[in-house]
Amino acid sequence: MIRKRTQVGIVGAGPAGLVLSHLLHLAGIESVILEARSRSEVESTLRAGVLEQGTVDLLTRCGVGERLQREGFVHHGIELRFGGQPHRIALSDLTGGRAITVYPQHEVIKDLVRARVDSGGTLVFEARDVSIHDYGSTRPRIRYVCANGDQELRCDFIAGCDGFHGGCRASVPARARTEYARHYPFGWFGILVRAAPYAAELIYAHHDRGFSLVSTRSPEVQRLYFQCAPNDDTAHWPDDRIWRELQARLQTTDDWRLERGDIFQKGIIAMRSFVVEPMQYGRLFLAGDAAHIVPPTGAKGLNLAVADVYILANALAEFYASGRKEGLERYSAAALERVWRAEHFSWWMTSMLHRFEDDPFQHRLQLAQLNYVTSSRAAATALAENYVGLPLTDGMSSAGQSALAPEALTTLAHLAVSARM
Ligand code: FAS
Ligand code: PHB
Repeated sequence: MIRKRTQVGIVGAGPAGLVLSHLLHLAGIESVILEARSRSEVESTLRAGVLEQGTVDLLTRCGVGERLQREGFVHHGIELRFGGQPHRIALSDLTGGRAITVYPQHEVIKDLVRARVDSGGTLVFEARDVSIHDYGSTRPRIRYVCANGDQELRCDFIAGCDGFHGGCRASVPARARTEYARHYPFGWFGILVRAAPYAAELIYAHHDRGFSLVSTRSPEVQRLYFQCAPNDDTAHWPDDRIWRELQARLQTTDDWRLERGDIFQKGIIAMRSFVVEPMQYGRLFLAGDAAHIVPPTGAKGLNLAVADVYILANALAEFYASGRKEGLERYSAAALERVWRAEHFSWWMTSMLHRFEDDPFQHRLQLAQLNYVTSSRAAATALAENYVGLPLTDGMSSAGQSALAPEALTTLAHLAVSARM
């Protein structure tokens, strides 16, 4: 059935759009997701690998964490490797037990799509030529084309969750938005390998030849990255060259060996920092990559998308339950607090760990920072609390400061109950 009317029209079925739709469902609020790609494409897009503690807690508390809890890998530390030496950052010891979970983004997407379909959600895949209209009024509309021809969806609000290359951000008049961007003189070359795990925890390696990262996907598949030229090409990297380069960058004084495996996926990821302000315009609300991008060194992108929509869902639930608009009016300011904290942390991790050509001063600063963060508890704690993720805030308190744990989901449930009264 083609829906003509809903409460919240959501553009994009990535983490931002799907988590928002699920949270709204919990609050008794209807939404429709319009997604340009097919379900199988969305569910097979290789992206992030690391979930913050707050993301795991939220997904678990809102009923989509069962497989994540069963198949995810909880990590209580990471290794910083430099000067041929390993240095462990004891994430959980330094943050009162908080940790990260390694669970691929495309698995999160599968869990969320399943949850939305099972609860009767409306997800329109392969929606083409999506355009948004009248979002400066109280009667916004979304137009799109699907197999049944031209469609129009009338809604109360539009959530632009269509990623960095989507059209929602560009729909905000240029005079009404400010864009902040930083480009980096390198990219990441990512590979998927059929091999056993190379280490118990993630390895972030600083080396004169460039950055590398050892991550994992499962007991049989490993995820590795190494810094490459921004315009590099996978054709320049036959398997043998990849293994020799990774071994050189990960070499330790006690001769740590990287066992070769079957590389079955190669890809190059661009590196940028980006924020648009404000993240809202009239009844259009931007969330996730549609509003901001971070270099993946801090493992923040997906987690920021979830944090945005947790604030937005609470604000929408408050509006529908009580008619109050303060949460909606404060959405952008509340979300941007965490966005800029994550932007800084991701820039800081990237600046500390990557090779910057012909910049010996930067190299010395990096070694000073690495030595400090691996010898000072205070410095290590600062890294750890940013890496595992600061507690989620629902943006509801007046100052927007209260860091409420996902127990604030009761806020959504409470508001939903009052809305039904
Ligand atoms: P997404 O881009 O995930 O989703 C947007 C959705 O909108 C897509 O499904 C798209 O098809 C759809 N869409 C776009 N335009 C549309 C239109 N006009 N109409 C309808 N639908 C439209 N983050 C990490 O934390 N760790 C990582 O290791 C990491 N690795 C990454 C690797 C790569 C190659 C990339 C590109 C990103 C990576 N990220 C990583 C960041 C990534 O995970 C994003 O932060 C995350 O997907 C953000 O989710 P969304 O905001 O939902 O955007
Ligand atoms: C990943 O496993 O894809 C991954 C892990 C940590 C990062 C970035 C990517 O910082």
